[in-house]
Amino acid sequence: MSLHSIGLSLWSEYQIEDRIREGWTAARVIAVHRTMYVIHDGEKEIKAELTGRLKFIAETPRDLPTVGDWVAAQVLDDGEFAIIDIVMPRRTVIARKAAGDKIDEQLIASNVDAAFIVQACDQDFNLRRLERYLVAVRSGNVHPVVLLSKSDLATSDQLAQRLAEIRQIEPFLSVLPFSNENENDTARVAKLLEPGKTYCLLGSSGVGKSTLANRLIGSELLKTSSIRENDGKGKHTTTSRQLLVLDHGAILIDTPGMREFGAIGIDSGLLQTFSEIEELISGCRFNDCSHTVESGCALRQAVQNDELSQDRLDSYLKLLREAARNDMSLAERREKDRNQAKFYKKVIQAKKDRR
Ligand SMILES: Nc1nc2c(ncn2[C@@H]2O[C@H](COP(=O)(O)OP(=O)(O)OP(=O)(O)O)[C@@H](O)[C@H]2O)c(=O)[nH]1
Ligand SMILES: [Mg+2]
Ligand SMILES: [Zn+2]
Repeated sequence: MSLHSIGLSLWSEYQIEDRIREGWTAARVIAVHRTMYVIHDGEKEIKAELTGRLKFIAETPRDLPTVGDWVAAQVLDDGEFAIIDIVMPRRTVIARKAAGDKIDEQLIASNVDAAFIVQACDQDFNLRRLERYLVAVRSGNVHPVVLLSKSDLATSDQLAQRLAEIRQIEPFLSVLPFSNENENDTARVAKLLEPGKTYCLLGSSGVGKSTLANRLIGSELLKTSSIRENDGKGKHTTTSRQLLVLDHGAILIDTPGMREFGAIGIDSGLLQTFSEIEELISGCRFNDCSHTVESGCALRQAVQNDELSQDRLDSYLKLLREAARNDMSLAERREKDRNQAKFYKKVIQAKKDRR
C-alpha cells in the first residue's frame, strides 16, 4: 500500500512534500473518537493524539483534524502510537453547525471528491432536506450525487414521482435509485466510484448508509441495525465517522446519521443550489429586500407568475436566515474568545514583568 492507495491526490501531495522532507510522517486521518484519532500512513493504522502545540494553537474546529485530513505526524513506540502536529490545508471540506445549543462548526469529512447524499424512498424522502445537504456539500467544493435508497420499498410510480420532484428543482443532478437488497443495484453504485477518489456517505439515520458500505466492501464490517418500528426512524447505529479503502481502490467515508444538518458558512452552496433565485434577486427594487413584504420584490413577483414555487422560496429564505444567524453568532463568539485570550496573555505578561 501507499499514500496514494488511501487517496493522496496530487494537490495534497504538493502540500505535504515539504513536511515529509523535514522528517514528518505523512498520514491520513481515518477515524476520530473524541480525543483519540486513528491515522493511516499508507502501510498500517496507528492510534494517535494531538501534540500540545497543536492543541494550544487550535482556535476553532477547523484547526483540528477531521476524518479525511492529511496530517504530519511523529510516529513513536515502534509504530504503535503517533502524535499529530500539523493538519495540512484541505482541498475540500463538508461542515455543518454542530448539534446542540452552542454555535460552532463541525467538520464532517475533508478531502472528499464526491458526497453521496442518501435519502430513502419511503417517508425519509424530503426535498427541503435534500436542498440543505446540497447547499452544505457544494459550499465545501464537493460534488453531490443523490442516492435514493430502499427502492425495493417503493412502487415504480412512487419512484418516478420522487425522481420527477428532484428533476424539477435540480435538472442536472446525478440521482440513482437503488436497493441494498439487489446486487445489480449496488454494482451500479460501485461503478460510480473511481480508484483513488474519496467519497462520503451522508444522510439520516436508518437510510442504509452502512449497509451500502458493507455491500461495497463485500463484508459485514460495519454495524447496521433495523429502524424503529413506531416512527420508521433510524436508531443511530453508526456512532463515529470512518474511512474505508474498497477493493478496487476507491475510498469511502461512512458517517453517523444526522438529526439536523444546521446551515453555517454556506454562501457559495446557496448560490449554486438556488441559482434561479439568485438570478432573480437583482430585479428586486430594494437592495436590502427581505423578499417577504416589499412591493417590487422580484421573487414574490415570480411566485405570483408561477415562475417560482413558494416552497422553494421559503426553503431559500429559511436557509439564508439560519446561516446568517449562525454565522453572526459564531463571529461574535470568536471575537469574544480572541479578546479573552488577549486578556490572559496580558495578565501572564504582567506577572512576568513583576518578577
Ligand atoms: N428494504 C430495505 N432495507 C434496507 C436497505 N438498506 C438498508 N436497509 C435496512 O435499513 C436498516 C438501517 O440500515 P443502516 O445501514 O444501519 O442505516 P444507516 O444509514 O447506516 O444508519 P445510521 O448508522 O444510524 O446512520 C437496516 O435494518 C438495513 O437492513 C434497502 O435498500 N432496502
Ligand atoms: Mg450507519
Ligand atoms: Zn425581493
